Amino acid sequence: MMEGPIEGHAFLPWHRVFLSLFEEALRQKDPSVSLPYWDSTLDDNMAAGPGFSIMWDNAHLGPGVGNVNAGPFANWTTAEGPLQRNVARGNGNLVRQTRINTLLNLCLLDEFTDPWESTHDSVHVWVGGTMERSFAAADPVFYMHHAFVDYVWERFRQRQRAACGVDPAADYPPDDADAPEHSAVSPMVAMDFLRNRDGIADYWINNWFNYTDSPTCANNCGNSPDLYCDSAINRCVSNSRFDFGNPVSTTPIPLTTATTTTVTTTTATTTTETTTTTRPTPIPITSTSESPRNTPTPPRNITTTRPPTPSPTPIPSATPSPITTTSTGPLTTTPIASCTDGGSYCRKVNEGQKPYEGKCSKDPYDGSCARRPRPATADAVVNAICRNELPRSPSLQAVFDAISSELKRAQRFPPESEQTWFRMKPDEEKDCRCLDSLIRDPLVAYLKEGRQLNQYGPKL
Ligand SMILES: [Cu+2]
Repeated sequence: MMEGPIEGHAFLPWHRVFLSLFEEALRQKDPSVSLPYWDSTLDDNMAAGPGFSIMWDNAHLGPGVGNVNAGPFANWTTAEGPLQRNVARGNGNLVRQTRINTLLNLCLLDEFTDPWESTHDSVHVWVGGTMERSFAAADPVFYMHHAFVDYVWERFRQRQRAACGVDPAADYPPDDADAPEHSAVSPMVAMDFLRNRDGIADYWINNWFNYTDSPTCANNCGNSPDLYCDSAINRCVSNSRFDFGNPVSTTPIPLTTATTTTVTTTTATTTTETTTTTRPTPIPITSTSESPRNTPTPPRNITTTRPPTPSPTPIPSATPSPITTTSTGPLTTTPIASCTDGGSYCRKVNEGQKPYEGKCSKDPYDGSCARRPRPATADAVVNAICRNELPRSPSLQAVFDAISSELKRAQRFPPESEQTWFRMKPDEEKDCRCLDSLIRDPLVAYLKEGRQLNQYGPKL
C-alpha cells in the first residue's frame, strides 16, 4: 500500500491513474462498484462543525475516533497496526468552498497543483490516525478523498479549456531539476509502464470514468437522505450523526436555571426507521465497451435500520425565562434585578464585593440576586452553558454524552500511538470547555447564526 508521489507535478496525474486502476481492480471482484467521492465541503459547511458528520457513523465509514472497530471496516488492520482515525481533533481542515472557488480561477496546472495538493494534505490531517501517516491508503476514505481531489481537478481542466484557451492534455508543468521523479517523461512510480505526463491525457476522463456533479440545493441535494439544504447559506451540508432534537419547533430555549433541567418539546412519534442511504456523489464510471459514455452507474445503496429515536416526554415549560432565544431571533435580556430584601449582604452581592451565598447560591440567575450578570449576548449564553451555569436541554446533553464517549474511546489508546490525540483528564470529562470545538461550535451556530444543525433543525 502506498500513497504515491507527493509534493510535485506528478501528484494529480499519478493519482488519477492510480484511482482508475484501483477501481478497475475492484470491478474485477464486483463489476457494479464505483468509487464514490467525498466532497468534504459538504461536511465543512455543517453548522455544528464537520466532526458531527454522518460520515463517521456505523452505517457509513465507522467511528471517526480511535480504532475503527465498528461499521463496514471494523477491525481492519494496516501494515502498522489497527486502522485508526482522529477526526476533527488535529490541525487539519476539510476543503473549503472558498478555496475551491479561488483555485478554479487559475489557468495553468503549474499554478493549480501545489496549492490544491496542500489543501488535500490538510484533509489527511483532519481525518488523522492512519490517514495522516504513511499508510494513509489503508483507510478507505483515502480513495473517496482522492476521488474528490481528482473531481475538482477535472473541473479545473474543463474550465482551462472553456475559459482559458488552455489544452489541459498538453499542460504538464515545466520540469523541475530538483524533482526529477515528477518530470513529464519520468516513469510513474510503481506504474512504470506509463510516464507522468500520460496522467494528464484526456484518455482517462474520456474512456475510464466521469463524475456526477456535487449536489446543490437546486437539485434538492441529490435527494440524498444524508444531506440537507441549509437555507442560511444555500448550500448542501451533511447530516449530523447525532440527534440534535426533534423537528423544527418554535419553542424558545429555556435559559432559566431551574432546579431540574426542563425543556418543552414537541412529542416525537418516531418509530424504527429504515433508511435507504444513497451515496450522494458517486463517480459514475462507464465501461468503454459495453455502455454509452456518460451513463451513470447507479449509486450504491445501503440500507440501514436505525434504532428508534427516543420519544421525549413533554415536560411542562419552566417558569418563563426573562432570556429567550429562538432559532433565529436575537436574545432579549432583562437587567439584573436588585436584591429585594434590602439587606447589606444583597447590596454587597449586587456590587460584586462578596461571593454570594444563601439563597443566591442556589441560582445565580434567579433574578433576585446575582453574583455575575445574566448572559446578555449569545456569546455569553454559550459560555454559560459551557461552564455548566445554565442547564443543558436533553438534546444537548445527549450530544454531549455521545461526544464524551467518543473521547473516552480515544483515551484508551496509549499516547505513543498517536501523538496528536486529544487526551482528557478524568475530571474534565463533563466539562465542555474540554470539548471546545465540538460542543461550542453547535451552540454558536445555533444561538448566534440561526443555522440548522441537521435536517430537522436544531433544538438544543
Ligand atoms: Cu493524499
